[in-house]
Order: sequence, then C-alpha cells, then structure tokens
Amino acid sequence: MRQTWRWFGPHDLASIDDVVQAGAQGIVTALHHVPNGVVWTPEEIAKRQQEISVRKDGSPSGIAWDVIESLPVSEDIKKQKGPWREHIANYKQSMRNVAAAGLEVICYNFMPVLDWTRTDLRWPLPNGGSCMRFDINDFAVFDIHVLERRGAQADYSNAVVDEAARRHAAMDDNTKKALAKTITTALPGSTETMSLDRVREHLAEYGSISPEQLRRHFVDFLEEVIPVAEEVGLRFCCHPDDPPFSLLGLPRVMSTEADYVQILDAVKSPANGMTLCSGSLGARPDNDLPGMMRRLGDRVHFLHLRNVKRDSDEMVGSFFEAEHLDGNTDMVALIAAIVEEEARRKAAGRKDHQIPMRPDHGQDILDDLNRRSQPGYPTIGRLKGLAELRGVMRALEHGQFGVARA
Ligand code: DNO
Repeated sequence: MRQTWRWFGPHDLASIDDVVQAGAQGIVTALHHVPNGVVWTPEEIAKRQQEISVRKDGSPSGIAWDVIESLPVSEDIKKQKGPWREHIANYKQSMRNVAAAGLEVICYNFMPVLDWTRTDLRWPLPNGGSCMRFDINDFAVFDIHVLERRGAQADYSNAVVDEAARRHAAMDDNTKKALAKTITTALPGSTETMSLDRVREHLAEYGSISPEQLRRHFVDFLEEVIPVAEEVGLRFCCHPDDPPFSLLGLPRVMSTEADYVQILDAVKSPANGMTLCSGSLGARPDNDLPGMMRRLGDRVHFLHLRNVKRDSDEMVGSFFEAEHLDGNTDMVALIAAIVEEEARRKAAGRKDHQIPMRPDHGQDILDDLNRRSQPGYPTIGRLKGLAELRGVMRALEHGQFGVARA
C-alpha cells in the first residue's frame, strides 16, 4: 500500500513538514476553492503541486500529489438539470488537465445534496478525547422537528420517532441551532454551509428523482467520463455514501456491495473503480469489508481505512468513529485481503499494484483538543491511526511471516 495523507492546502493546520514527519509517502488533496462545475486550470493544479513539493524552509519535501479527492460532481449533473452538459464538458477538461500534470487517481462521490453527515463532531470519549458520531435519534430531531420535512416520520422506526420527540422537547434553541449547523455545515468535500431553506429547496428538486433514476444519471455520467479516463490514463473511484443509507428521503445509490456491483458492471472498464472506505461502508452490518475487498478488489483504486462502532445491528442506525483497529470492521482481515490483492496485481504485471491508502479521520487526542482542525482530520489522531495501520501492514506484508509470502 502507498501511505497517503489528506491535506486541505496551505490553510491546513498540519503543514507539509508535519505530513513528512508522519511518514506519509504522498498527498491526497483537491482544489477546494474552485466551485463545483468549474474547470480546474493547469495553473491552479501546478500551484498546488508546487505547494506540496516544498517544506517551510524551501527544501524539497520529497512527496507529491498522488490522489485527487474530490473532483466534485455538481448537483446539476446528478439531477441532469440546468447547465449539466456544460458541467460534464468542464469535468472532462479538468480530467485532461490533471492527467497532463501527471495525476492518475480521481476520487469522487455521487451523494445528492449532503456529503458525509454527522450529528456530533466532537463527541466526548471516556479517555478524554473526542470523535465524530452519527446519532439516528438526533438526526430525526433535525429532520422531523427542525427542518419539518413533510412525511419525515415515516422514514424512522416508532422508537426513533418517540425518542426524537423526547429529545426535541428537552432541547433549547441554541442546541437545536448547533445540531442543524453540524448537519448542514461545510464538511471537507462540500463547499458551503446550507441554510434550512436551501436544504428544503434541494429536497424539493430531488423530490421526483427515484434511486433508479439517480443511478441512470450516474451511469450516463460514467459513460461520458470513463472513455476520457481511459484515453488519458486516469483511474476513477467512487466513494460510498456516508452514512450508507438514505437521509432526508434523498436517494442514495452507493451504500452496499450490490450497489457497487451494479455500477462497476454498468461501465465495464478498469478505469471505473471504487474507493473502498471501510468507515462509511462499515456503518451497515450487512457490508462485509474483507469480503468486498476480495470480491471487488481488482477495481479498488483507493482505500480509506477507518473504523466505526455501531450502537446496534439496525440497518439504519447510530455509530461513532472508533480507533482504527477497534470497531466493527476486522481491520486486520481487511488489510490481509488488500495485501493479497496487491500480490495478485504484482504477479499479473499491473502497474497499479500498490494501492494508495490513507488513514481516514482520527479521534481528537492530546494537543488536537486545543486545535480546531477540520472535523475528522486532527493531526495527532490521524498520525496514531496511520502508525497503527502501518504496523499491521508491515506485519502482513512481511515476506517471511505475512500473507504476502505467496
Ligand atoms: C470525509 C470524506 C468524504 C469524501 C468524499 C469523496 O471525510 O471521506 O468527504 O472526501 O465523499 O468524494
């Protein structure tokens, strides 16, 4: 595996110097300041590459931009409304520009309106640290009582509806506002904090789009961009829905293994691949991560290694972001499946036999608690995650003792 680190650009609290000290071999980033739908110009791409290539003292960092996360797909493309054809043309131009700059991997997602969603960004842990959490009861408070979405109650179990009513009655206005902000806020990957009215407008526009239709739009998009990816040598990889179930009645079509099989089969090209995010997919008890890696591994172009602990085995339920080796996904079994896939690729002579991985998210610990990093992206918590994962990787890749023996 190639060990990478998500970096949000010069304003990131972790500097390139920090990333080098963390031992990462490459950077995952995006031109977050460019609005969705607009072309990434060669100048802006080169500027970001330059920023990555040097340390504070001007000496070479020795690391480069390995993976794009994300080249965002605009809402218009997802809905096939407004200037969506122009957005697809711009998207293809951005692809050509990043390929010309030497980049090969593009991560993106096809989630309508909300990217990843949590109800608590700093949930206190017994050890004094904090992590992110999704609580289905709090989400229902937002949906049913704050947003007041029509028909929302029908999307939850009776127990959740009752608990949400109880919690809502006990909340003061500031708590309600804070909850709404957490859910609609600009998390990395999205570009704006949405007002409640804006959320309602979005929902109204998606009102008539069924999951089947969204999937058709997705395939239409892939049929446009995958030939370009093949031509210029890019590997595309779709990030799963996070959490992997419908929210606010919106269609979500990348939540399960069956969802991935449909999309990978619809456009059968090695360039049409998957970002295996164990944290997102792991929030559903029916997603078997090591099995997915074994079955879909030849199309996995990027790995987000992260763990969650679910409160229950409900399909639509609450969870928190656990330590990387803890939680419901058997991380050792998953890494073993990745190491086996890499060995298979190597034997087959594939150039991409080393799959980029990043320690996804981290708990806030030690000095992270005094710094306000992007939610989910504290330096020390991620460093700890990377170090733990690296230990497992090193052991399993060990020629004499690991699974890579063969
Ligand atoms: C969260 C991330 C997501 C991801 C996008 C990919 O930490 O994993 O925001 O970057 O969904 O398009």
